[in-house]
Amino acid sequence: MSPLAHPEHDRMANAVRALAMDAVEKAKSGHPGLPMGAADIATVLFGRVLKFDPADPHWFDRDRFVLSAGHGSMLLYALLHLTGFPQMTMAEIERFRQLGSRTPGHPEAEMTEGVETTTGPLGQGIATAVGMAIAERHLAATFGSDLVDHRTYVLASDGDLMEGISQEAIALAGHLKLSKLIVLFDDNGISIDGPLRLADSVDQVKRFEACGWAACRVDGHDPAAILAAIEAAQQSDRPSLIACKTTIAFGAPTKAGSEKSHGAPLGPEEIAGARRALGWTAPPFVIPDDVLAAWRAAGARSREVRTAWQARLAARPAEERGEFERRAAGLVPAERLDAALATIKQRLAADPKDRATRASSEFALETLVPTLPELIGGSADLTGSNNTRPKGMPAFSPETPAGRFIHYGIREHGMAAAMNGMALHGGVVPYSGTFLVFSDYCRPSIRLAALMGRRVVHVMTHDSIGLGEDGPTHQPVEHLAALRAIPNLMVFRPCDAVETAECWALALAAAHRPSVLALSRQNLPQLRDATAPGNACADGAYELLPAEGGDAQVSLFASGSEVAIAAAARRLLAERGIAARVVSVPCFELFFDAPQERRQAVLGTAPVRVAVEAAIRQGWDAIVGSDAAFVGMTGFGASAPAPDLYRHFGITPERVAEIAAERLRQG
Ligand SMILES: Cc1ncc(C[n+]2csc(CCOP(=O)(O)OP(=O)(O)O)c2C)c(N)n1
Repeated sequence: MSPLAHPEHDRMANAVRALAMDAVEKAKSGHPGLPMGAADIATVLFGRVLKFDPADPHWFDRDRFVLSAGHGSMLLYALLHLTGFPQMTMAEIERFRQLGSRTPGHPEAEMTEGVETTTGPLGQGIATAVGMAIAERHLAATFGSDLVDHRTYVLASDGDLMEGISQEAIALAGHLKLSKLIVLFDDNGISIDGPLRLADSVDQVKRFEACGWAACRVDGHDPAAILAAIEAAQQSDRPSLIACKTTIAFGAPTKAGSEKSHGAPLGPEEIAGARRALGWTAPPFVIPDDVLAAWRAAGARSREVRTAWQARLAARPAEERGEFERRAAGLVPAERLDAALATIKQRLAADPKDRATRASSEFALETLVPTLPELIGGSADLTGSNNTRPKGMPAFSPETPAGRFIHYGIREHGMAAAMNGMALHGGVVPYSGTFLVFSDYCRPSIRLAALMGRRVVHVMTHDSIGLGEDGPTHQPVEHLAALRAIPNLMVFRPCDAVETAECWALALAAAHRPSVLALSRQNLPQLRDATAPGNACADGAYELLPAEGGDAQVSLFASGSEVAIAAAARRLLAERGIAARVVSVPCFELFFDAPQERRQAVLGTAPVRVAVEAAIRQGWDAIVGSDAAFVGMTGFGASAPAPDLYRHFGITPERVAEIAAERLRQG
């Protein structure tokens, strides 16, 4: 590869700059500084290096490009337009940041072909890219490098590298020796408040080196130097950082190098000055033919590589090819899931006993992991507590990339973002574990998974005061409510081993939704008959135990570990001659999605409703109504054995029965 002669490079890069400043100007909002400053880096990458084909944006073996600094979205949109992605017309560029356009303020993966992940919250992109690189490495080891052999490139800004999540990501990538991960750092020394020295004095090259990366510095406006650095990075046995010294808003006469260009339109005068300085004479939204031709040629560079790849795939034996294509498409066949669920239930029927739902989850995984080779498990250093590693599941490491269990270390946020990257990459379905209370440490990434509609499964154990002696720092109280507040996220809280298996099946079947499985540390009785077919959890809630001896006077609603408490309360009420039914509510979101008649039937007509959950009430009113009674938590937990805590906080069958009876008396 030889560097382009500068004049052609400059005109190509200036096309990016012009589109960025003109689109931001027209939208009257946006971020021109980064696209103008990073245009040279992007032109080398997209013009000379990146393996992609706009004619097939989803080609599996394409290089992935992550614009971690999502505020610089116009950089990406300009590149997609110039290289010829069919969706990214000039009309879309002109509709930057407008309702319904493919050019939203920050790149959104589900919105725009060529956008590999949604970015905007700084640090997420680089951490997501680590997951993409893990998926690539694993799939290359699984299917062979003639089918899977691509790199992951990231453009990261000062803000990305200041965010804490970047440290988790960098350390993990260095440890795993993800040599096909290359981060181009837009080292412009400017953030919103002004020069970086106001808030930061990290030597990023030293920092990355300390994490096991290859790292170097280049002039980010010298295309030959950028290309040489990328080529060197491609040869490295470690992930690489290329710190590219750039000037924000390169070309703008008074705002270049200043925070004034970061996040506001430059204004007509400044734009006119930039056009003069850059020698760009074309009017807004017009790309001269020669420049467009050069860009389109760049976009077509990898076409033959892609057709050769397709031929290699076609030459594979039918079964291998079918499996590769199934996994690449993210198809988890319903028959396979149904069969796995039936197997798990048979095993449970043969071995019914009290189990913590975290152990029930492991029990389910013992069948699911061999059945679904795309499952990649993990834990943030709580493997033995989360029960996410069934026996015999080999670890993923630089030496054993075909391994399927990732030791993420104590890096919950990095883990959750990496899981997003794996799901976005495709070919794998990630699940992993931590304590439910630390969902807070994962939350920004879980939110993005929900926004992007990606199947990631978070096993979150130790889901209430039931964890006992570790005390209130470890006892989630508001976390279920907080997670249920995230749109499109399914929060499962199964009550026993059968429900746990059913919830796993539902989580894996949902190709476009992330899930959290909130699981108990403490043992729970098996309440369900394991021989019953179907999936009772599919509607999110169902009548587990009917009223006996007449119409129900009381409906008891509960989730997870409190379902057994509700069941015991039902017996106590029966002793008092009060007919009560128990409704298990393993998943609010699926219940809200269920048809109206089914929801009505589940809610029933009993005059008294009581909900029981060892957490705050928030959210329950939408199911049981604000007039219902609630038995749960109103503040933080405490450090003590779990049975003592349940008694202390009054979450007992006796209290539930008493409250229900009292309500009934009051009429
Ligand atoms: C997690 C997060 N915090 C804050 C912001 C708001 N924000 C957007 S860009 C930015 C910093 C800009 O500095 P830099 O990353 O160097 O980008 P540049 O100025 O070079 O465009 C901030 C604080 C954000 N997008 N994400």
